[in-house]
Amino acid sequence: MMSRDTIVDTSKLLSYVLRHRPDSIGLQLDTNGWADVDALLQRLAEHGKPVARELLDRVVANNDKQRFAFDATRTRIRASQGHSIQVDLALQPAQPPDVLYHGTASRFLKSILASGLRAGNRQHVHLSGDVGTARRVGARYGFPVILRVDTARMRADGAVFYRSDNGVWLTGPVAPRYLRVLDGNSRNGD
Ligand code: HQG
Repeated sequence: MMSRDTIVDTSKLLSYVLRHRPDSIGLQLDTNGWADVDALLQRLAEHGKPVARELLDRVVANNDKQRFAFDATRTRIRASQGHSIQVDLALQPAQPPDVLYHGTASRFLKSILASGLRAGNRQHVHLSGDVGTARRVGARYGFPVILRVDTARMRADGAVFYRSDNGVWLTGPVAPRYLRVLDGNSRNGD
């Protein structure tokens, strides 16, 4: 039986391997972050974490955030965003809406307002298109606070944006002058 837990656990395992530590199971990703599906399943099994192809297909198809994608031939798989390892997702620059949102935890706010948003371990700063998504992202780390990001002004100043295959906006560091705490943490725009 494929319980929800099995799907979530498998999604977490794939995130770990495909975004951060392919080496933990002796897997090679190509420069664009793709892994051969057969090699992935074989290495997982060799490392005591067998995943059936059917389960993998389910996780890719049903993942709540479409975190993973097969290539057109369905012989390769990659994470659509969130990498800490160097990969070139080969995304084309895209024009974001004039405002995007970043959800964070209240305890990070002081530092963010002082030094801006940094990518940290990841390759990009991640921004959300709506407040509800940003709140869920921020709630992963504590009490969520939403920052409004003036992407129109960032673009005017030369910043480049990308949209991952699963709809997450990606960019470089965001200076404090482009950030504003959303008033009263209101639910407007949810
Ligand atoms: C914070 C999830 C202090 C930043 C999400 C965040 C996303 C600072 C944390 C994706 C800072 C980094 C990425 C500064 C940033 N001082 N704290 N100067 N600049 N931060 O997980 O954006 O579910 O690396 O606010 O949905 O939270 O995994 O980034 O709280 O799309 O698919 O440092 O991960 O996707 O945390 O999340 P993260 P994130 P998945």
